[in-house]
Amino acid sequence: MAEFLKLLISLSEKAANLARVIRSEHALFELLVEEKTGDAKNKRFVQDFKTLADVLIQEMIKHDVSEKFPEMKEHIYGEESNLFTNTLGESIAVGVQSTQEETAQLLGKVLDGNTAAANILAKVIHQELDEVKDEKVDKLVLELDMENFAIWIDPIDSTSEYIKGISDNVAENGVHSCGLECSTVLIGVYDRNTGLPVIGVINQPFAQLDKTTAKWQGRPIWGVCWKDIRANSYSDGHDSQERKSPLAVVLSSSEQENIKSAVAAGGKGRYQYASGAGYKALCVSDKLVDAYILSKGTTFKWDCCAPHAILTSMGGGIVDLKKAMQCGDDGACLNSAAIHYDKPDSNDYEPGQKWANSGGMIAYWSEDAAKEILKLLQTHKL
Ligand code: 2IP
Ligand code: CA
Repeated sequence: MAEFLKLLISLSEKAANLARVIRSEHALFELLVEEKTGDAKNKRFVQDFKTLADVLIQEMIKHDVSEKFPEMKEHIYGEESNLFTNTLGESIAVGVQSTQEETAQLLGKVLDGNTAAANILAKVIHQELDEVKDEKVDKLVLELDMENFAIWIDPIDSTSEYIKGISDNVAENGVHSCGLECSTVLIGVYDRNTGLPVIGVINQPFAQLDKTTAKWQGRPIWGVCWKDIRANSYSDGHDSQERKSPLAVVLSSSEQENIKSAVAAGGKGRYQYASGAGYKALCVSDKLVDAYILSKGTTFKWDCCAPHAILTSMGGGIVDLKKAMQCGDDGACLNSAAIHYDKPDSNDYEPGQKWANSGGMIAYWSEDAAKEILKLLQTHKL
């Protein structure tokens, strides 16, 4: 069943390519740039173009996975609904059609007759999947219970950085605080019986700008934590890499002051900011930092499922911060605080918050870092 993992990696590459094409093809880029949020929305159709790009990636993954694994068809979820309303008031369900021409035709209706844009998008969506060349994947023997699995997709995380489109080429400790580097494609598979992650694929479409060709190079990262299998795309040395001191943490720029002061108190730790929930979790699995702490419920299941699987594959994880704080300062019940993906955190949620990680989170690659953070936060009575 390594072919399921290969399929997800190939799909992440196709999604990353679509994200790059939308920025590089003028016929599309002009729609994207016009598509700010709020009143600046393009009058040609009601929802913004970025959402269309997200939905296309979501529908492409849904289509390609369902074709090969029909048992997954009803269990592929994403951030966006695929219903669009164009200015003629027609409500159109966006999806991959059986031929490129039919997909282009459908997109033409959503894009209000902009056939140039529709044709470019349809061409990318119907491209053959690239063969994954990764001997670590080839060596994997995965007996997966596909009929019990479901998928969370965040087609392009860090919407704001994606639309802004700058490159933050001055990384601090390897971490980009902003820029296209913070955009990620997130595909997370979880077991519907346990609610826990099984496979995670993150693709960083704008990982590296090749200065000579001025073209962006992407980067796929994957992880598997299924039964007794723990594997990921990192080099063997990476998994055995030890922690450095002091404690290093990445935060959202909107994080609360008391979290920052607790981390930095007494010089015991340092923190830096970065955009993108998916990207911050990726900085943790890259071991650029020890952890990503978030005190607010501003991320969703689709932001965390993929990095959670990758972190679990290296002995780490993602826990609900509020629950973990009840674990006492030895973090004894860390595992029971793990974020789950099969049901909402509670049944009374605000509109649009059904799948929020309402209790905040700590993403970590080593348990002792997570326990050190809990101790810090508890001594500061947070
Ligand atoms: C966002 C995105 C933002 C993040 C927010 C996520 O997802 O990852 O960057 O805020 O929590 O929900 P922050 O950058 O402060 O961490 P999306 O871009 O898909 O809406
Ligand atoms: Ca997101």
